[in-house]
Amino acid sequence: MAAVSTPEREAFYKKIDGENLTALWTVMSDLITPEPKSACRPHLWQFAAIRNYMMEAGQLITAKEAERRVLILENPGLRGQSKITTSLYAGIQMVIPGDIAPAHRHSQSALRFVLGGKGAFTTVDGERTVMQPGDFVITPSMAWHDHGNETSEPMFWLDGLDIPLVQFLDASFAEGARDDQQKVARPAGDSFARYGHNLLPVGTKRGARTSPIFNYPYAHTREALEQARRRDEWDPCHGLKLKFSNPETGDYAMPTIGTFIQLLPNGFSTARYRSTDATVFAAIEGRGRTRIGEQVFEWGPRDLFVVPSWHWVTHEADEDAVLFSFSDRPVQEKLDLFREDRGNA
Ligand code: 1HN
Repeated sequence: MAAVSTPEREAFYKKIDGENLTALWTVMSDLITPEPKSACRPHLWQFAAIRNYMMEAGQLITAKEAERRVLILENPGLRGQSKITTSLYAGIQMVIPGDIAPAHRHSQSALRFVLGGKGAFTTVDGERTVMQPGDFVITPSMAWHDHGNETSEPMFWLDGLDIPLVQFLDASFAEGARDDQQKVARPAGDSFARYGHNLLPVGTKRGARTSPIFNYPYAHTREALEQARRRDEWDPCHGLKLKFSNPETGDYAMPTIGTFIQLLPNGFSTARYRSTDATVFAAIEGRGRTRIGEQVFEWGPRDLFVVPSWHWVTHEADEDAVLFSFSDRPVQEKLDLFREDRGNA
């Protein structure tokens, strides 16, 4: 309910405005909404179109000059802000044979979800990992990272970063390295060998909130989904949905971004669901459609779409489909702000 405007009131508002004061009763209903009211809008990007633009960008600029050759996925309701949701950033990055994306580090945490190509690498804090489609790779806050591609084909991945969240908190630090490529200090597969087998070293405590595993390979992820499929325990709202977890804490793999993998078998149709965490999806296998509010989006492999906070969503698969997704759910849960509504399911 907005307060009625009178000439006396307007004169008063104008007078206090000069003193950097505002009357709460003129803005209160915009501040405290009965339900989430976001400028973020539902949207889908077809990978085929982005891929063509990326190839064009490959002719325009090197990864070295660009630092990162990325096309940002900007939410249509948040243009000009480099945001896919109110709290998160997403982009599509291309690393072509011979590229060097130089080493740097920053407060923002990053995830990569590999969409295409095979065998390009990223080096994170001295360990190189070779990436394949479907791999989920983490760059923790303040970890040095550089990317390269010594294969003969371009590699594409989805980047997800907590940039808007860090911006909101005015907590950004960043620096470049002296050398474009950091020294490889540990053998490939070292972090997975140490932490990927449900066994943890005794007597050392890392104390980091980000998972020590920084590449969750798709072969393992897919196998976990296949094993779970045989148990035949389907969630009406999600099909089969798993969260990537930090083996040291059991919490999400990243402190600020929750990451998930989801199997929707051929013919599966989900019950409606809504939650306060606006969520970015990447299809990796299969085809289907997702209804968000009143809009329906058809997707196939490598397409990307975004579901804003508190919008009803249902998915339907026409083939066995696998969806990767990420959101700020870990942050909302820790602040006791997360809410979900499973309809009647
Ligand atoms: C970044 O460091 C990467 O390392 C990708 O690949 C996207 C967007 C903004 C700021 C830093 C990367 C980024 C980024």
